[in-house]
Amino acid sequence: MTASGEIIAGVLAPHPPHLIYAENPPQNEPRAECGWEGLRWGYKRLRRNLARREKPDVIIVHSPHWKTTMGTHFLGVEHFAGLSVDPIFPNLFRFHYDLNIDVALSRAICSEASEAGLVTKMMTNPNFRVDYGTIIACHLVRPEWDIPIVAISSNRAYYDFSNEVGEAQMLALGAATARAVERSGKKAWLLASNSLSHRHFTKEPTLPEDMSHEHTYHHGQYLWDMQVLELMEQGRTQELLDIMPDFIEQSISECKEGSLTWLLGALGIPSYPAEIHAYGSVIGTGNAVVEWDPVLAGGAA
Ligand code: 2X7
Ligand code: FE2
Repeated sequence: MTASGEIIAGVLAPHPPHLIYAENPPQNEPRAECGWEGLRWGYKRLRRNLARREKPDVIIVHSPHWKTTMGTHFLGVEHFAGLSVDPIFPNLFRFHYDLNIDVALSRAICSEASEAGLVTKMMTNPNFRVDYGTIIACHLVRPEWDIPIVAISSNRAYYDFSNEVGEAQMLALGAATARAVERSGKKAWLLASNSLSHRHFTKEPTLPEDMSHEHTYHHGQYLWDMQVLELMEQGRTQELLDIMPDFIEQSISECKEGSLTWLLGALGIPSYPAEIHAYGSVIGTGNAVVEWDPVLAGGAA
């Protein structure tokens, strides 16, 4: 394969287990009547948009719920199957997964990142249980599960050092990801599997999908999310990165796990507009389905 790999789509693909619960896919045990339609319709629009373009060779996902203490890890086994149960919502998410990993590309990103000075490791335990942030983002973007994935962990840099250190590491990881994709000759979708504002309720309604209980947690959280989305929609990504440390602190954002900044780094800090497919609240957290099409930049990211 010649080295002309490209990122052909970048997606902010949040992973509330409620969305899988409400979709009722055959892999998930619990059954729902309805719920969170705004976000689920947004994912449907995204899937339609992506289906109009070429099919990628690989989906690369950075997940907040594969938490590694020392550095960034990459799944390094060809195939994983098992039952993933959400630790907080076992009533909503008991998902039988069966997925394939692009181990060659995982290794290539791992080495690029390591050469850039980041601490990295391949995860080679065949009995490892894949986290729900990886599974849910991949399922909502590509429910067919017919494309191999690369799964990347979130590390502790934001917590052990500072938001600024975490951000610098994720931008470097994103750039390393883009270099490895380019050298691989493969076409890739990149998914940042995180919510935006992340204050959430501490009590669940008796019927989880009773939408009369669902609402934004706090107006200040909502204002933060709207500011972030406006910057994405206007292609003002550097400004978004400039305010990211404050956004993380003041909205308790799940961006503290680094997924979104990794994506923006991989896309080369895009100055073209993102498309917002949906925004909605899940147990009070702010979630948006957002797509970056690098063709709008006039070529590959
Ligand atoms: O992990 C999550 C999340 N990020 C947002 C909402 C609800 C549950 O789980
Ligand atoms: Fe989460």
